[in-house]
Amino acid sequence: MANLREIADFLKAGNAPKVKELVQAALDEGVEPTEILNDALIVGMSEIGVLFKNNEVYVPEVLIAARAMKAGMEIIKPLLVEKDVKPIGTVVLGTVKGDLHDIGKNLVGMMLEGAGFNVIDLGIDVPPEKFIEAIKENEVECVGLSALLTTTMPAMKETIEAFKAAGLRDQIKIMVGGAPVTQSFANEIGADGYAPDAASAAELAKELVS
Ligand code: B1M
Repeated sequence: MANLREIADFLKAGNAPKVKELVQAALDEGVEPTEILNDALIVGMSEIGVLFKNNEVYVPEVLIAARAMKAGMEIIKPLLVEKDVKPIGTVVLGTVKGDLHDIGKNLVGMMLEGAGFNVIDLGIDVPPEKFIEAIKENEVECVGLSALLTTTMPAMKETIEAFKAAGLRDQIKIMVGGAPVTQSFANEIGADGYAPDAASAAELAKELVS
């Protein structure tokens, strides 16, 4: 009998081979891919996100859990696409121009994927033009900007100004984050939201696109 709770627990423990094996076994038993996604993979990833937020687990555990999530996703993704299950929205994500830090941004991306978003990750040192290109080429609901340096925080403002100049500001929600970023800075630069950590970022993105 497929045990979705067991898949969520192995995901939280970061056991990718076991997640893969159990996801495949559940599919073989006829469990719907959406059920595996919502009731096993997303549950496990959300739970690790809460533990991370409460400092009960740390970055390595989250990265290993995220890898286990990816292993499970690899199996069901083609089936979800076949079934035409729509993601809850698309988020373009990147670390702003001049900034090379990506560990936190990657965690945010994984939590967003775990929450059911399609994530277009533009990587690090992303100039405003690259964000603009991605918004124009895709159906994007939300843009996530990450910065870890006080010296690159102004690039967040410049990026938002560039969206305005390109006439794109009103069609997207913008969330910002990264260690030196605060809610008041987010307000000051005209972002729609600020999240202090990866789990909150996924919650915020859901709110912003709902
Ligand atoms: Co750099 N670095 N670094 N660094 N680095 C910091 C950020 C620093 C605080 C270290 C220090 O001096 N104490 C300092 C910044 C000081 C400041 O500006 N106030 C600093 C500096 C100065 C530098 C260099 C300038 C050093 C130099 O060359 N002299 C240089 C700059 C390079 C550049 O970017 N142009 C530099 C380089 C590097 C490495 C390349 C060596 C490496 C980055 C590797 C990589 O990312 N692949 C590195 C690292 C690892 C760090 C520290 C040690 C760790 C950062 C990290 O990954 N934290 C960092 C010191 C520290 O933070 N203790 C430091 C773990 C990560 C999970 O947390 O990224 O905060 P964080 O992400 C969190 C939240 O912030 C939030 O969610 C994440 C998960 O909860 N979050 C978002 C992040 N993005 C979000 C987006 C959102 C929402 C939430 O919405 C879109």
